[in-house]
Amino acid sequence: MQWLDRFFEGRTRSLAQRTSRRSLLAGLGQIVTGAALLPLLPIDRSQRAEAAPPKAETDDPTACEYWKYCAIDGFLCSCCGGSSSSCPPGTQMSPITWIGTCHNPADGRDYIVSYNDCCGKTSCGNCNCNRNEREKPMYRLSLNNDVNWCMANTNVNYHCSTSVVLGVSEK
Ligand code: ABN
Repeated sequence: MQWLDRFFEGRTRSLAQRTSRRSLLAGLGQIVTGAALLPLLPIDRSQRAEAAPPKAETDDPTACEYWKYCAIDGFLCSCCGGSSSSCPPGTQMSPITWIGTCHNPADGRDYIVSYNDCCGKTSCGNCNCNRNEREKPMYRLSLNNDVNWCMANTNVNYHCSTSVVLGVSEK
């Protein structure tokens, strides 16, 4: 095995002659920093999201899968003392909102839905529901559901979200 020792000794010595301690440390530092930053790189998980099977629609307005909630983001008012389209007592409906379109599997039609928030009390905390069909990024504010629509109310505290049908979407 002496030849192996001699081989590695030779390689190590020649490397040491060609490399300064400072550049070796700099190289090691780059490797360590690169390895530490790897988990911070963005990862495309869209494939996984698309692969997840959609949960079955339901007639239950306290369930996130209810058809009218296809683009709601917040606590369902139907779990907070209100209904799917009305605010709980002691809260006020936001006059501004965002509008989406949901498909009703019961009659096969598309409906225009307004997602008004209910305001004036602290967050309800029940039945959090975040669905994003046809929602657009934040730079198109009126088509984004990740917004506190209580911002124009006297009391801007967000409590829960409703889903009010405005009409049928005609093709
Ligand atoms: N539209 C519901 C909501 C309220 C506050 C913050 C994000 C989303």
